[in-house]
Formats: sequence, C-alpha cells, structure tokens
Amino acid sequence: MKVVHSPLHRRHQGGLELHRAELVPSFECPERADYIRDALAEAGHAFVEPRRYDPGVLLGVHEAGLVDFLRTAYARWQAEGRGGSMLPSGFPARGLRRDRVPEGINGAMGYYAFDAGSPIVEGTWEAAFAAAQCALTAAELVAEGERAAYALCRPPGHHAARGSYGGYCYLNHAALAVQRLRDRGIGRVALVDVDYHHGNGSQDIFWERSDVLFVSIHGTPDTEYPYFLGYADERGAGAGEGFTLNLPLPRGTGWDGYAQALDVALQAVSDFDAGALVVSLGVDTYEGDPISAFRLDAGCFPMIGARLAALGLPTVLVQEGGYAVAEIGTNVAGVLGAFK
Ligand code: OKP
Ligand code: ZN
Repeated sequence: MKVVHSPLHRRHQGGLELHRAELVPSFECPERADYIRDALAEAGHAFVEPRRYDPGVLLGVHEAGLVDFLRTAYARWQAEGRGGSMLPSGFPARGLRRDRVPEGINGAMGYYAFDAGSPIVEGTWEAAFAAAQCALTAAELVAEGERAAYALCRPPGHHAARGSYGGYCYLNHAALAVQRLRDRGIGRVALVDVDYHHGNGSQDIFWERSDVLFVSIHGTPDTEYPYFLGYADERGAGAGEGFTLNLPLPRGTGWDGYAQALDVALQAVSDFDAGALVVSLGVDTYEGDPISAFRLDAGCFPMIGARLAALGLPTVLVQEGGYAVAEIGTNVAGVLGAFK
C-alpha cells in the first residue's frame, strides 16, 4: 500500500523526558521511524511525500490557542535565553484556575501540557506538522479510492486533545485523518485505536459526536498511562453518547484476551455502519516493548491486520507508539501485509 512519510520527523530529536525522577533521552526517538521505513521498503510498499496544507486545517480538531502555542513555543523559550528541551513544571490541577492562559512561557506550557514527558525542541513543530500532513494525505488517498493507505507519522498523535498536548503527542494525526474523510463526504467514520495506551486525545476530540465512533483497546488506566481517562464507563456525551467504546485490559494480557477484545471492538465498528476506518496503529502491545505490558508476539500483528482488513472498509492506518525499536518495523509490516 502507499506509505506517506516525511523525513522532517527527524527535526523532533534530542528531547529529554522526566522518567522515574530522572531526565532521560526520550523513548520516542527518530530511529523508530527508520526501523519502520526500512521494514516497509523491504516488504515492497510504495513511499509518497505528504501534500502541503495550510496550518488552518488543524483547527478542524484543535483549539487555536494550542496550535499557536505549539507553533511559537520554542521561539519564545529562546527569546528568554534558553535552549535544550522545554518541559513544564506546574499544571492547573484541581483547585487551580484554568480559565486564563498565563502570559509567560513557563505558565503557558503548564496550561497546554498534561505531563512532563513530552519535550518541545527546536524542530518539534515542524516534525509534528509534517506528520499531520502525512495523515491528511493518507486520508485523501483513501477518499480518492485507495483501498488503504498508511501514514508513517512521528512523533505520535493520539494523546493530543482538542486543547492540550502530552504523551509524546502534539497534534492528533488520526483525528485529522478522520475529519478529512468526513469533509470529503464520508458520513460515518470509525476510529479504532490499538495502541497500548488509551487515546485520550482522540476520545476528547470526538466525545460529543455521533458521526465518529471511537473504540480503544488499551492497558487499564488503573495502572497504565495516561491514568486519568480510558475506563469502560466512558461512553460519550450529548449526541455522542454511545459512540465511545473503551476496552481496558490488565497488564500481562496475551493474545487470547486481546483477540476477544478486538472481536468486540470490530463488532461495534460493523454495527456502526461506517463508510471508512481510521486505525491508530501502535505496536507497543508487543511483548518486548520497554514501556508497556501486554504480551503479543510478532505472530499476532498479521492476525490483527487480517481482522482489521476483514471489515472491508476503506482504511487509513496512522502510526502511533511502539518503542522496542528493533522489532517495531516487523510488527508494522505484519499489520500492513494483511491489506492486499
Ligand atoms: C505514547 B503512545 C515515561 C512516562 C510515560 C508516556 C507514554 C506515552 C506513550 N517517562 N510516558 O501512546 O505510545
Ligand atoms: Zn502507546
């Protein structure tokens, strides 16, 4: 299938994250995309460059305040004489005001971020916007008649909400793909998130909408990141009530438990009568992943791909997580290989 990819992802590099009380190089590194690119080239997939879009397209799923913050943050940081990684150190948690954005860069960063693990470096905006354009392009290829297309996005996107960033995610690429398919006239779009972590950003963006079904299989927030969203009792609100489905699973889940949840997820997609499917494709469900705790082996990924493909829907796959760098390429290729 067509793989939409941009080398600009490399501009997001060298960031530090707060991990177990230490600043360490981010697990979300450029080599991730290199491994995937190499495995997909080896498997014979065709690479295309993203089309160019105006940043205004982001306002379909994000608040202008977040987009402006991300676009200008590093220049503001440098204007204060700083360099390296930007990480926030204070957040508007319970008991604090969140009705105004602080004027200074440190307060503004805490306002828009929801964790201290998502560094902004000099090239973060350029990389994230390039990834957004990859997802938009993949959606348009599918709207134009491709059976499936894959956006090799880096950094990932599914934790980025309408007005906040975190979890290594700045812009929500899968949500942009969904919105593009809607704007191209597809009435109902299903978004299936198979990343190990709950797609809190995607859930937030589509929470009150009945034209987008959001279904996520993930490690339970009882113990897993992002901790504060992704429970089974979250089902959407207003017109969107019943159009969010969360299937949290315990640490240590292997293929049997996973496959059962996948069947439930895909039955919900069938019942929704979607005109197209977007997949938030994280491969951090792999047993060797350094920050996750499911136990799927490499043989599971072609089976996941086969089940997704069996829906028979025009499908946009968008790369999310996956951190066992040597194996993520094989696992992504395993999923994509099922779409013939
Ligand atoms: C992004 B995606 C480690 C803390 C956890 C957040 C994990 C984000 C995963 N220092 N960091 O869903 O794969
Ligand atoms: Zn993840």
